[in-house]
Amino acid sequence: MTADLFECVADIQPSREAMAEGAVLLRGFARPVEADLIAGIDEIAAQAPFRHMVTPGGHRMSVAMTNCGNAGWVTDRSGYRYDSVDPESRQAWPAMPPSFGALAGQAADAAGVDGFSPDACLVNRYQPGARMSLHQDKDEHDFGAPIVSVSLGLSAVFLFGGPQRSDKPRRFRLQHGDVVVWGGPSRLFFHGVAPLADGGHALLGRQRINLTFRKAR
Ligand code: MD3
Ligand code: FE
Repeated sequence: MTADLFECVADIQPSREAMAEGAVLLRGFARPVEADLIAGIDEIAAQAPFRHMVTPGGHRMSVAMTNCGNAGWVTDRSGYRYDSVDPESRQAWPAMPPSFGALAGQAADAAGVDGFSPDACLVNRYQPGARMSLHQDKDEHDFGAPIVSVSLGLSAVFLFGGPQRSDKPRRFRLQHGDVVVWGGPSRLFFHGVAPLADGGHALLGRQRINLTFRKAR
């Protein structure tokens, strides 16, 4: 009886886990809006298709990317940057769907960050085998603003290092609906994603989609 009551109370507590100083994991936070997010991703990809960009060093990324919002992250032989237009179409990136901005703001609030208003959303698509090597996100102007990430579809092993490239990464499994708010010192920590294992997800099939909301400018 008492145990049941405690279980009920635990069920209505939003799950909030600290992964590092300033990094807050909200497990399943996006699940109530998963259908809106997937519909939004389909609309974005219809206007600005997923593509494999090339790094300044000439490597084709295994992750396919697109963007929405006022600024989009791009890479080519000339470097990494935020651009207000899609270099493939020379059109503005699709607008950020209202449900995307609302979710990012609510997640930041839940993590104790006030007034987060992203102007950029990078959409990453991982198919089996795709990976992201260890890197820092340093192309934004204000490192005081957090990055909010949303994982959808197949789960992935996220590699979370520290402020130095040589810091040994810890491994976290990020699952469908998980949201992480990366602020404070963790904002500049090295991170990456291990090669995606094959599988099938009920809503997204053989892929993982990750949204990262950023204040680029
Ligand atoms: C920690 N994306 O797009 S999301 C990226 O799963 C990126 O697609 C990964 O790294 C992905 O740049 C990881 C989690 C994430 C995003 C940004 C961070 C973790 C972060 C910025 C600073 C520290
Ligand atoms: Fe990153």
